[in-house]
Amino acid sequence: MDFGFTEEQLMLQDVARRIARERIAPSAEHHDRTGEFPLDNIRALGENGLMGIEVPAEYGGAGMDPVSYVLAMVEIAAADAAHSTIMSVNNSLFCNGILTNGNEAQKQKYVRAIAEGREIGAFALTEPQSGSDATAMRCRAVKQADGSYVVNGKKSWITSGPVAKYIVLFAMTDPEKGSRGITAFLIDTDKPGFHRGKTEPKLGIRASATCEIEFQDYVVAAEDVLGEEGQGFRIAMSVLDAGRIGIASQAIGIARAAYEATLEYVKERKAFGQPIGAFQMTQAKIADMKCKLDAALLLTLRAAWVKGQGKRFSTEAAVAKLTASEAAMWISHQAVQIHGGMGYSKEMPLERYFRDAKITEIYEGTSEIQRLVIARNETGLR
Ligand code: COS
Repeated sequence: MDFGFTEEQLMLQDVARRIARERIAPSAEHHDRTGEFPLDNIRALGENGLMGIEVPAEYGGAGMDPVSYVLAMVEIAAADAAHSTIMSVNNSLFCNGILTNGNEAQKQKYVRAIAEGREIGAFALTEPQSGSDATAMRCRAVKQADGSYVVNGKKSWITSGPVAKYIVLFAMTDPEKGSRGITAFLIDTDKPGFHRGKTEPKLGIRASATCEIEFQDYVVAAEDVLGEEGQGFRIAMSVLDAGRIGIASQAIGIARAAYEATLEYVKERKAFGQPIGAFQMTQAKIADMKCKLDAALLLTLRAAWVKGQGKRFSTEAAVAKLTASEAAMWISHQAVQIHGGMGYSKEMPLERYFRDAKITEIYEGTSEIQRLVIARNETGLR
């Protein structure tokens, strides 16, 4: 077993760290406060290969492995979680979904612009009345005589929805068949029949734009069906497996930022004549933070490694996301507590880490769904 990284992996981590420190961290407070979408920073990430890390160079990406993706995501998320949300959707949900299920023409047409950071991608599965229970979707795509489909329906909580050029959409093509009646489509948001609805005011990751979208008699050509008709649910679930490695990495980045800030603070802040880090109650918290952070990172790297071996990684991804998101929530909570009033103040980023961490327990499968996936896969019972 080798716990080291390759030279290429470390180089990509360095690139991500440099952009995170020089461009993203200085404006993180501004983006959180205003909710302004960081388009210039996203373009810069794309120009440096970070919007299509696992995308082969022939489609405009960096051609790196899933472990590199984890390392880069952690660096970006440590500077600002909202940037890493946009990055993870472009990488895992959009590019990865098309690379693993699309044909050559689809890869050329849809992946390149996103991987190079020229355009933004999105993934539309959730609806106002269906989140975890994805098969309960109502968005309908009806096949026409010429092989095209007409789509009608609403999707909600679409990350990057307000700015996306292309979207991977899941719609019901045969409601009688349940999960086997769902099909994936590639959507160009400039075409008629596509509408953007209300944007979501959010607790955290505020610079990641989120909105409802609606399709009214939107026509999808037969060549824009992703995979086969009826394979949409399987595509969505396997794409979410990859997405969960991204969200685990994001959680680790948030947790690391909260942990590092705390480590500094406990050495400087004095109470009762000594640094608060010398008190056993603080030391216990520091030790628990460190254990949770390391465990989350190792489990996430394991999931990425299994993915890189080309094996099924659903359980490993769920274990990583569950562990990392709960670690991020716990660590950012303790970081606020240790900082006391300063942790609660907007003068320091601790309260932002705390707010940002929460979403990692919710999107791309709640913690309850991760437990369900793990337990079903372990027991074979459902
Ligand atoms: N990879 C590939 N195929 C998968 C899969 C995966 N990870 N998970 C399920 N499938 C396949 C199954 O093999 C099954 O295929 P067959 O019909 O050929 O047998 C099919 O999908 C249905 O699977 P299952 O019966 O397990 O589906 P359920 O309706 O019971 O749903 C859960 C399973 C709840 C785990 C799933 O709906 C889920 O993960 N929901 C959360 C969705 C989510 O993350 N939403 C957030 C949206 S993005 S912010």
